[in-house]
Amino acid sequence: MENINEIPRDQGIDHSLTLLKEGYEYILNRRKNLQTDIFETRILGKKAVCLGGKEGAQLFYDQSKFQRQDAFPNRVVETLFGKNAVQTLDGEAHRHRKKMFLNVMTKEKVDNFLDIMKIEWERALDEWSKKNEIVFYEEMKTLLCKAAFKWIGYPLHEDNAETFMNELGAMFESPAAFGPEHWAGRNKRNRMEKKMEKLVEKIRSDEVQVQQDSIMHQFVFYKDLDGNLLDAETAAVEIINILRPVIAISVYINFIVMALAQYPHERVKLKKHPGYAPLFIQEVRRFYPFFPFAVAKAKSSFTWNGYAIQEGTLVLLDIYGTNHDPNLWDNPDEFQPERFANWKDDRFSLIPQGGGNVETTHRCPGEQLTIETMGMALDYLINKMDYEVPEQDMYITMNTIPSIPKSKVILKDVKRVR
Ligand code: HEM
Ligand code: MYR
Repeated sequence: MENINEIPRDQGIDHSLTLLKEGYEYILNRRKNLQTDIFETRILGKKAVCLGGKEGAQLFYDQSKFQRQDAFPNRVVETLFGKNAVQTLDGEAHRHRKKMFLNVMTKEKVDNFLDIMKIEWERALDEWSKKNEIVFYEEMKTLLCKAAFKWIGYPLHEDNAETFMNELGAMFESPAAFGPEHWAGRNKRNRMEKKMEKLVEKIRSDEVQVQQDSIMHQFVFYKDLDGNLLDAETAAVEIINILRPVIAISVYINFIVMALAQYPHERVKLKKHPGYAPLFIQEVRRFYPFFPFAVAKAKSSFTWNGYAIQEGTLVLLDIYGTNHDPNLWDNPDEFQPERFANWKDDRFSLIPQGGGNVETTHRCPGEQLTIETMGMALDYLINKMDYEVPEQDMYITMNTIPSIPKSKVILKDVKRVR
């Protein structure tokens, strides 16, 4: 019989405050101190097991062992995901709903998004050239918001872009916030869901027409496993589930500007060798903190590497810490795109957008679109525009989730390179 070991424990009553204080580094700090890829803690009054590293990720994405139903804190559902979203489903219902997303992530549709983005970048560059300085993060969110609505086949009226951008942005800016900022996030989700729900109903009753082959049409008329249309609220939640994360790519585009400012020699390499850009993008996704951890719940009791995990235990997968795991990455805290030159993807070591098989696990369906959108942003920032980065507080702190720099990235004297 296998020996059962006690899971190492982060001593103390409740670690919600420490989690807030250490933010992205909370799990990795404990994994290093306790020298383990598994430890137990208490968060928000509940026992939770934290996992990290390649083997930890492999376990976490074993769909036979974990469920997402009832796993997420309410504050995350009420802001980031929405009720009955694909993130909260399990088993066959999950795989079926996941197809709705994967069906629209074809090469053709991703290329179409990039074509739309190019037009938006060109327009924005003209506007920015007329201004002394811009708040790049806000500009990028608006640009991505307009492109996202066009992409799904429901172009926004120019006057509405700002409001929609604000509501969708708050959904990923507010899940870990406290007080008024968090509550504003909930209100903004409610408002956006209501508008989207009405729109779904109008499209279904033909009061509003969208193209048959549009993403909007595919989502509005998608049938669940039982052959029924999704209820209008759930359809709205899932349409938001494709719009919101597109706007969240602005956070990664911030990181590109930050990396170029912090590591000026990278700019030289990018200019010289076009083949270097994909390595740079992967390193930005690995290096900078965005999604801190993924969450699931043990479906039944089992043992792993001699540790007993009880049914119903909340499990956190250390996303940031696995991307910075010294067993997987040499000098993990150094920004070195070259590490990706001969890198072999094993689906569980580089996990900024989740791990495992995208069709069967909860891994992000938007990874390719994210990477290509970042690639286009990098090309603009390196080859198509000149700009100054004035003195500003562009640092990110490890305990602000998500990590948006205080200054929101101010750029000065933006000009088109001819
Ligand atoms: C899931 C990160 C962009 C749509 C996820 C997960 C992460 C993630 C960590 C969950 C993994 C898990 O729970 O195990 C990100 C980051 C992005 C991004 C950092 C950068 C902005 C996108 C884009 C889209 C998208 C552009 C769609 C256009 C989704 C959806 C899920 C998901 C629908 C839920 C999948 C499921 O539950 O099966 N993403 N993502 N994401 N992402 Fe993304
Ligand atoms: C998306 O909008 O789906 C993509 C990026 C969201 C990043 C949000 C970062 C904050 C998450 C906090 C807690 C997550 C616990 C599951």
